[in-house]
Amino acid sequence: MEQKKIDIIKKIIWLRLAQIFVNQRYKKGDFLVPIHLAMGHETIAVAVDEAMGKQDSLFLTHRNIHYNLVKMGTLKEELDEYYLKSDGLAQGHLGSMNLSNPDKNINYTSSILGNNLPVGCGFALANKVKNINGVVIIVTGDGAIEEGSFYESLLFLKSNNLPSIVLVENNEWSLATRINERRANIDFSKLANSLGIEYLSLQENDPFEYKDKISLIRANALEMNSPVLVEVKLTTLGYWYMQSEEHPGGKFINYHGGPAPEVDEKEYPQLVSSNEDPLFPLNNYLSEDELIDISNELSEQLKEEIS
Ligand SMILES: Cc1ncc(C[n+]2csc(CCOP(=O)(O)OP(=O)(O)O)c2C)c(N)n1
Ligand SMILES: [Mg+2]
Repeated sequence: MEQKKIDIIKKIIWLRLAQIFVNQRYKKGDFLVPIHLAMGHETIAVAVDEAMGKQDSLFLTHRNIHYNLVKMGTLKEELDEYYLKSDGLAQGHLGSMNLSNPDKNINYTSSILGNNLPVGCGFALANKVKNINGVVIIVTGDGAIEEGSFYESLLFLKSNNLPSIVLVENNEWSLATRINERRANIDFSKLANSLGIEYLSLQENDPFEYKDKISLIRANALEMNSPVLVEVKLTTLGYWYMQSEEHPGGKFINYHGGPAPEVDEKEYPQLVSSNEDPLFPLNNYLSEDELIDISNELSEQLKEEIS
C-alpha cells in the first residue's frame, strides 16, 4: 500500500488513541471544562483535513476535538488548553467547546448550536469580496439543524453563490434524546434539492472513499461557486444507562459529553468496538498485525509526548 494511504490510516488510529488519553484524564476529574469527545467521528475529520485546500476554513461546534486534533497532529497543546493553561492552544481562553485555531484555518467554533453557520456565511461572503479562492466548511450536528440559522445559512450561501460545504454529522442523537423521538424525519437530500444545492451522503467510514468524495465535492463547490450539503452518518461511541421509575433496568443513552466511563485504555484490536466504528473498515486495507504495530507505535509516541 502506498505511504500516503498508510499515513491516513495512522491519522485515524492516532485520533482515537489521543481521545482515549483525554478520556483517561477526564475520568480522573482532571479538567475544569466540559469536553465532548468524538470517538467514532475520526474518519470524517481526517477526510476533511485531507481534502482541504490552503485557503479553506473550518467553522466548528461544541464537538470539535477531532478536527482540532487532526489539524495539530499533536496532543500536548490541546490537553494544556483543557487544563486552561497559558501554554494551551488558545492560551487557556477557549477551553474545549469554543476551541478554534485560526493558525490552522479553524476560524471559529461555537458552543451555541447553529451559531457557527451564519459566522461561516459571513466569512464566505468576505472571501468572495476579497477574491479569496477558498471553500468555507461548516460542521454542524443533526440536532443543531433545528436552529433557524441552518436553513437560512443554506439559503444565504446559495443565494450569494458562495463556495462552501455544510457538513452534518448525523449521529441520530441530540443530547440525551434520539432524533426520531423528538422530530419527524428530515430528508437532507430533498432539503438540498429544494434549494438547487448538491447533496452528498457518506456512511460506513471508508477513509479513502470519504477523502475522494469530499475532494470532489470541494472542487465542485469552488468551480460552481455553490454550497454543497454533506450528511455523514456516524456513531458517537460510548453510552450509559439512565435509571428511572419508567425504566428500572436503565434506559440506553448514547454518549454525549463528559468522560466516557466504559471506554478504557485498550490496544488494537480491542480498540474496535463494533462494525460502526471507523477503525473497523481499516481491516480491509491492512492485516491485524500491521494495525497492532501501528497502534502500539502511536500509543508510545503519545505517552512520550505528554509524559
Ligand atoms: C442554542 C443552543 N441550544 C441548546 C444547547 C444545548 N445543547 C448542547 S449540545 C446539544 C445537542 C446537539 O446535538 P447535535 O447538534 O446533533 O450534536 P451532537 O452532540 O449529537 O454531536 C444541545 C441541545 C446549546 N448548546 N445551544
Ligand atoms: Mg447529533
